[in-house]
Amino acid sequence: MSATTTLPQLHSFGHELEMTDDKVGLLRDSSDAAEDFPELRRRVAEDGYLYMKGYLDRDEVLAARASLTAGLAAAGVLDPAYPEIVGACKPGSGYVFKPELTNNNPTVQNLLYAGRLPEFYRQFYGEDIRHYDFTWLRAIGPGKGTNPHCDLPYMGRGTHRHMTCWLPYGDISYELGGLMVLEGSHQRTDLLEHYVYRDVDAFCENKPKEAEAAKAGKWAFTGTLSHNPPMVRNKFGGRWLTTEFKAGDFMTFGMFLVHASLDNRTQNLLRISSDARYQRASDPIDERWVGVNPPGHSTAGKRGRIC
Ligand SMILES: O=C(O)CCC(=O)C(=O)O
Ligand SMILES: [Fe+2]
Repeated sequence: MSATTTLPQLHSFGHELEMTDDKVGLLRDSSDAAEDFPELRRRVAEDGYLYMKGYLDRDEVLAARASLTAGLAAAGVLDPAYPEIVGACKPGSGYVFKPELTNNNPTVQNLLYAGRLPEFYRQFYGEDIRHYDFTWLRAIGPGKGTNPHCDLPYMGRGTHRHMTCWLPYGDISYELGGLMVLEGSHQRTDLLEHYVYRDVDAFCENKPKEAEAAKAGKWAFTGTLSHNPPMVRNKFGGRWLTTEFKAGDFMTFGMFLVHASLDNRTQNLLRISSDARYQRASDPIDERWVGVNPPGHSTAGKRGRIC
């Protein structure tokens, strides 16, 4: 059976995806090769990503979910008419970005940085690893998901060989909307070279308007590749690949793979996920994401140069 006969109409960033077999499809599950790291490395080179279905302990992931929904409740994001664990939001909650929920949160910290995941990366890289101290935590309410981008513009001041780990805290239906990746896009350096090496926190010191904006913490370049997922696909070729994720799954991919997410088309449910980064310990690291209170994209993270 073709993928499109099993897939409902999908939406991303307010656009309907074109649902023909050459434009949309399912992620390849690499859990069959979970112990075979040479094969996993080969698949990352070829596919640009690994989708590791059921690799993590589901109960541990759901315990982490409970800690996050408790944090979201305390932050006033949840609708008190529902049990916290449901993750039902108050109307109009939109795209909630709450990295602080992962700080001082041992269930999330242990899941991401102490158990099977760091061991996975250690074996994948074949040497000691380190991770960013900063964890991106997203609780996405009904509405648009994330627009198409590569991660490098946000984290390219150290190595370019690090990887993102995207992890859902709960099951994610097509309606709730998980991650999608653009097949083969990591190999389209011809189309990416003028986009992917730009740093979102760099600015031209000698352009007064840019310098002023940067010093006020604003972005001259947001890192977005496009606001139109079907159009990006038509330009790059390949298919938008996604799936219905389950608690216990994770996705990993490199800095050059174009990705986005499906829109959240539920009435009131939050899609909760995190993205974390892992790299070889011996590689240089982007200082914006290191330390107890990393500078990130704040004014402290801006870097001026003469253009
Ligand atoms: O969760 C999302 O919507 C976006 C995730 C993402 O961009 C990432 O993991 O790098
Ligand atoms: Fe990303």
